[in-house]
Parts: sequence; structure tokens; C-alpha cells
Amino acid sequence: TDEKVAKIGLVGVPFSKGQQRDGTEKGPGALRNGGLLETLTSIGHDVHDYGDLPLDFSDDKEGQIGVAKNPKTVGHASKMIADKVSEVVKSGRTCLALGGDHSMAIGTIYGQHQVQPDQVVLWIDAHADINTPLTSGSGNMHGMPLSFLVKELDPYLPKIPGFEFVKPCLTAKDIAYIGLRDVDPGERGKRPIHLSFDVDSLDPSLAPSTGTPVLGGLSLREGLYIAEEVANTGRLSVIDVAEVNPSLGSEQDVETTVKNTIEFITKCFGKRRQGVYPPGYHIPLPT
Ligand code: 6HN
Ligand code: MN
Ligand code: MN
Ligand code: MN
Repeated sequence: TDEKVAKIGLVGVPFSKGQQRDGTEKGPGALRNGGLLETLTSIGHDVHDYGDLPLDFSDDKEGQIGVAKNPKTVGHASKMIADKVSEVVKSGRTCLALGGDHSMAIGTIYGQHQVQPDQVVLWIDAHADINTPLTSGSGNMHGMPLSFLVKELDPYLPKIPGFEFVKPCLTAKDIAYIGLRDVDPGERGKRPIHLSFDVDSLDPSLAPSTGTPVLGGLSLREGLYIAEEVANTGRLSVIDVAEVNPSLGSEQDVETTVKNTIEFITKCFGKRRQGVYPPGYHIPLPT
């Protein structure tokens, strides 16, 4: 049989201070209530739930420093996220990090880097999230995570309190944005994949409950195709699920967002259109 059991380490990242709307801190709860664990377990996966990180999400007392909002709060969260993700990856599990706004990726990528310095990053998003605190128009740190991690941007990055622990760990070539269409042979390899999935990459009709929706996004089939192809590599090591905001939109919007997000996650873990036998499954015989 070619069915694969994934060992998954689930980490809740209830965080919203990388942007200004409340609600993304409820993303992990919404995905849990939507049956994510049960779905992954029912197709045979071994899920260890590390629970939700006890993140502080008060506004910084000093308020805005430069043009980055809540830098200390985001910095402290990033440290806690990084430590947990590196613990999970070290244990040999694929880390499924449920956010939370996309500033979470500073910690998840940096944490993976401590264990797998040869990581590559696949960034699925309507946005590039590579503003520096100086290029950002909004000051929202969910639009900046990659600028803290990319070596080429180091000279352009002002010192921001709370981020003293982060050293740039990626080069621009380590990042692929969807849809990239031309890869050279030398750019391929067997490197562990960090998948950073912002639900706003999907069309707003499919993931309406998110803070920065942009019309004309991926169709569900396009999104699931990416997830299936990534699953086929067998090299998934960390997944971020960012920007689910159950406080936005109607009850129906939240349900749609959660359902489609869970579908994407299960495809990442090998759920197939033709069905999946859990390990040890036999077609029942009449007695
Ligand atoms: N996200 N480029 C805009 C900004 O504020 O820097 C939007 C960023 C959105 C971030 O969706 O994770
Ligand atoms: Mn994003
Ligand atoms: Mn590296
Ligand atoms: Mn986005």
C-alpha cells in the first residue's frame, strides 16, 4: 500500500497583534471546532496536539515604534512560536501551526531553521509579506515577516525591539511564491518544505472570514492542487495556517472559511479524491 501515516505535531498560535483587527486569535479554536483533528485522525494520521501557545496579545505600552505596530508583542510571540516549532520538528513530527495572523511565520520559519537550516519556503498568499518596517504603508507586521528572515534585506532592516533574537536565515532563492512557473534544475533539491498558507490566497468567496481579502484569488481546485502536489513531495515539515478570522463575516462565512481551510490541510496530509484507507484497514467480510 502507498498510504502514508503522517506524524503531525499540532500547535495553536492564537495571535492577532500583527494586524489591527481582533479575531485571528480565534483561528485555532475555529479550526479545532470544525473537526480538524478528527478529520486527520480518521484518515489514519498520528496527531499529537501541543495545545495553544499562551501568547500575550496586549498592545505595546509604548504604542507604535517607528512604523511597526506592536513590535514587542510580536517579537515575544515570535520567540515563543520559534521555540515550540523547533521542539516539534526536532521530535520528528510535521508541525501544523494554526494561526493567528501571518506575523506568526517569523517564529515558525526561524524555529524550523534551528533544526533544518536547509529549509525552503513556499509562500501561498495574495500578498508578498516582505515589507520592511520602513517600506510598509500600514505598519502591520503581518505584511513584514519575510523581511526579518531574508539575508539580502538585512541592510534595510531597522533595529526593532523584541527581535534581537532573530538572525536572517533565508536567502531570496529559498522562497517560492505561488505561482512560480520556471525553475532551473539547480534550484531543485530534496530540502524540507515550510508551507506558509495564508487563507487570503484563496478567492474571498471561498475564505471570506479573513482581514485583508483580495478579489480574484485561487479557486478551490487550484488551492487543493497545490496542497496535493506538496503532499506528493513527501517533504512537508512545517505548515502555517494564517489569517483565519472567525470574528469577520456571517456565521455562514466562517463555516465556509473553516471548511475550505480544513480541506486544504487534509490534502496537504495526503487525503485523496479516491479515498484513503487508514492503516490496517480491511474491507469488512460478511460473517
Ligand atoms: N497578510 N501589503 C499590505 C501591508 O499592510 O503590508 C497587506 C499585508 C497583508 C498581510 O495578508 O498576511
Ligand atoms: Mn500573509
Ligand atoms: Mn538557511
Ligand atoms: Mn495575505
